[in-house]
Amino acid sequence: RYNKAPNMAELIQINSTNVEYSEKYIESQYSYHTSTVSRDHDKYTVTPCTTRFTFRTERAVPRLGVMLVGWGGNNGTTVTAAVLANKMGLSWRTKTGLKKSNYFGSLFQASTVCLGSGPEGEVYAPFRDLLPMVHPNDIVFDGWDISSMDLGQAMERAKVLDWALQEQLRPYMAKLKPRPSVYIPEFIAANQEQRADNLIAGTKAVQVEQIRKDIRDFREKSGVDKVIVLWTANTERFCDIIPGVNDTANNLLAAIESGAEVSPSTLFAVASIQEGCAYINGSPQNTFVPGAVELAVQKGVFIGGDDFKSGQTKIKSVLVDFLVNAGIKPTSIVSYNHLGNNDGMNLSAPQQFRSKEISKSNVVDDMVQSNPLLYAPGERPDHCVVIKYVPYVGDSKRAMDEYISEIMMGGTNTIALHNTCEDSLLASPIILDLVILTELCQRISFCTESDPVYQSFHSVLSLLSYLCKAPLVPRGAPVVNAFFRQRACIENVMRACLGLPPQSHMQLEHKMQ
Ligand code: NAI
Ligand code: DG6
Repeated sequence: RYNKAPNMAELIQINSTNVEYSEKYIESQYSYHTSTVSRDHDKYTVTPCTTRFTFRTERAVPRLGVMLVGWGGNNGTTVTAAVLANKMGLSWRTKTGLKKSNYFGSLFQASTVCLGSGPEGEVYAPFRDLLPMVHPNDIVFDGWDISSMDLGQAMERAKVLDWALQEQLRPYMAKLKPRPSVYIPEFIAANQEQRADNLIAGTKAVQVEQIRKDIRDFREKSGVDKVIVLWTANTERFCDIIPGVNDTANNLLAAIESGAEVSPSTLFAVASIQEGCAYINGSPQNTFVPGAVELAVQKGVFIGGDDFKSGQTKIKSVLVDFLVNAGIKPTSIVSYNHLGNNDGMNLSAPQQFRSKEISKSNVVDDMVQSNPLLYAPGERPDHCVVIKYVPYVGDSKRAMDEYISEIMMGGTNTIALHNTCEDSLLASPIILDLVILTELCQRISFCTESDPVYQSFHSVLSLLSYLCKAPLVPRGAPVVNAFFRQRACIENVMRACLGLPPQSHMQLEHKMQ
């Protein structure tokens, strides 16, 4: 009775001597063009460079299992319910008419890429068809929660989906029960305590061992080929980076053995990495302490994060990019929002709010720093982030933003925005894109003329930046927050895997006599 996802592996075929399709791989030859720049005061010398890459993408799409930490929360229940509803092709009536399941908000499932032009003009194809990717309908979910509620009840507690849809989904959702989890009270708000009735007992070492067993148990019982673990549990407070405790992989493992301070999200990261499973952090806290990053690099496992970029911050990464690149100088950005879900209640505690404030605040840095014509060294716009908990509005977050910018000759330009929508319905498609992109990256490898040994992307998977408020990047790599640069990066890397040049938008063919 399920709508099995169509096999979309090869809907786009490349007709080029640069691309070869073998039984196992799509192999492309790709010239990567960059420039090195030297600068002498106001003079720049730019030297173009070209590196020849070979990209290999495994064609076989595995059966993907996703384990969510915080499965019984608003995001966890909503994404699980949405996938089930899509799989079953459910529709439901509301006072405004018949609604049908869809994946709106997903980069891969609901947006398109331009492939070039044909007899009738530009041809757009679904992003998901560029390379063989997992379809969300085929994802198998499992997970952990400190709350024992089954997903049927938890979906009702979340108050996100229409009742008529919940009624259809409940028999399926009620069969899904979160596994017990790690609860260390000082990391999340005290107001979460009453939820915590589903816990893994024992020392930190025992807890990590149990999480590892859970991952293996899920893999065996579900028959999935691969597991990715994603944190969508409560925002934790930041933890201190302490030499000897979490600064190296060995110290972090020793800290887990000795019972020193390690956050639950880092315990999950360590367990996942040790099981060879990619781990994604959808919340703002510093799960990826240096020891966790080093462990991931040592084991060659992908990690990514931090904090889903779903609403207000997504707009910010578009608007500030637009303003600064239009030569307009944002000088004050004030972002206020209130929400009434459990996330909002947790964030009403100062330390958890602080984690979110940090992650929401750094998003304009790269754009500001890119324009010394507008900003003196070290100068930044005033940037204030306020979050308030207002139970009545539930998951329907209200975000208000004011951007004040300096325009020509002493003028000012004020833009005020108001945005209302269900937070979890913005986050759910992002969760799907995160795991689908991570899985795809696990099947891509590449080499260069000078280094012919195939390698995969760096363990810190910065390609996920588009989906994250505070992108995690390899040490020394630039952090890109600008929305369209992030999107272009994903599209152009995928085009490279098909031997296609980056999307240049030059359209020279339409600019000739
Ligand atoms: P929620 O509060 O509804 O769900 C979190 C779930 O995590 C709860 O069911 C809770 O019982 C569980 N939990 C807490 N500690 C746990 C632990 N140690 N192990 C297992 N489960 C644990 O929150 P929601 O709305 O689902 O958001 C989840 C996270 O995603 C939050 O950190 C939020 O800040 C973050 N986020 C949400 C966005 C959105 O648009 N909804 C966007 C960006 C980030
Ligand atoms: C209040 O801001 C709650 C948060 O969890 C946000 O809703 C979430 O981080 C989304 O933030 P943004 O800035 O992408 O809308």
